Amino acid sequence: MTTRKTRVFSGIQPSGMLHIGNYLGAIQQWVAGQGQKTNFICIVDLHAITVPQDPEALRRQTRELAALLIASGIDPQQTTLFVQSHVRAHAEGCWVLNCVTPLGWLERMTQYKTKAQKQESVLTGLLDYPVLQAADILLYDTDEVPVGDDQKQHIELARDIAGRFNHLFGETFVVPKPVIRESGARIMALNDPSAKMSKSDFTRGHAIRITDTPDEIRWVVKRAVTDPGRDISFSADPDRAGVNNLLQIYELFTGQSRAAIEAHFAGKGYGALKTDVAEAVIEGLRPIRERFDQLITDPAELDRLLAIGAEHARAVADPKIRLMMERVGFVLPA
Ligand code: ATP
Ligand code: LTN
Repeated sequence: MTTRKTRVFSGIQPSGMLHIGNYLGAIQQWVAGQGQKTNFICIVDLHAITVPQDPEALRRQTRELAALLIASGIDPQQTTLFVQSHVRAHAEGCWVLNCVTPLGWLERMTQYKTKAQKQESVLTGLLDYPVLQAADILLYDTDEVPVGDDQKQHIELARDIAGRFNHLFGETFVVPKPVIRESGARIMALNDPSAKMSKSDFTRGHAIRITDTPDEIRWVVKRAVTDPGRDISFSADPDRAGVNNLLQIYELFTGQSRAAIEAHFAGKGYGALKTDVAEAVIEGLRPIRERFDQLITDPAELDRLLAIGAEHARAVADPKIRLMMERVGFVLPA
């Protein structure tokens, strides 16, 4: 029996410059899994327009994201890297899945509730967001979906939708599993360790963007909120979330063990912690920034790579959307 390589699919929105939470929570995992598994990484522009976007900014951010992903180690030879709107099956699959998804399942989604609160007028697409995400995942017979902790509920929903479709129309989809790493799954805001670091929060001091200059990184880390204690150790105590967050960032950028890190900081103060964290981040991001600066100067080359990615993606997604259409009773185009 030939065993199929594990299929991995993940998506990321071109909604602004990436921060170290995206890098540590998601991208690092995607890079690590390349080669042994069949990887699909999708730049989800259809998802981005579920909240208002400036058209020119969206186009620029889509290419910037492609450049940043490649600069971070996503190798277009090993990973199918593509733009969601280039593969029609995503929108079509979303429509078909909409028609097996009860509204109540969507109204329960916490990301929808949080994002809806921030909008003056909530668009239909925002409620439908997780169904489009389910289409993304299910079109590729995905086994594993590596994401940050905030996406867990959406992957559970994709599992439920797959199960329901399979039940109604016969075995059609692989039921996917979320893969969430233990450390880095939830990098917190530096100015507020009780909130997730987020692309769409532009307050200075909230996040470290992958393209920030060394001076900016030092500025942000120096002002990071810690706590009144003195102890520098990993901890799940919410009152010590600030220090724990800095330690996790240090851990993931240096690759050192937690014991070695705690020994390194024993007897030192928060000032020393912040200096070392800032330098570890600067060094970790330096090669990424340098490659990004090069790649972004050649948009035609980026577009060429994305066109190849889209072609590979279509080769998998197109037969699947045909199968879905056949299963629900459409007459397939001859
Ligand atoms: P937005 O603020 O626009 O919703 P975001 O920062 O949440 O954006 P996404 O594009 O939604 O970023 O997420 C890309 C990937 O990064 C997802 O896998 C998500 O789980 C992960 N991710 C996002 N924020 C964090 C974080 N603070 N810590 C760890 N992983 C994160
Ligand atoms: N909703 C995700 C992005 C996303 C995604 C996907 C992740 C869209 N489609 C499919 C995994 C699999 C987010 O906001 N991070």
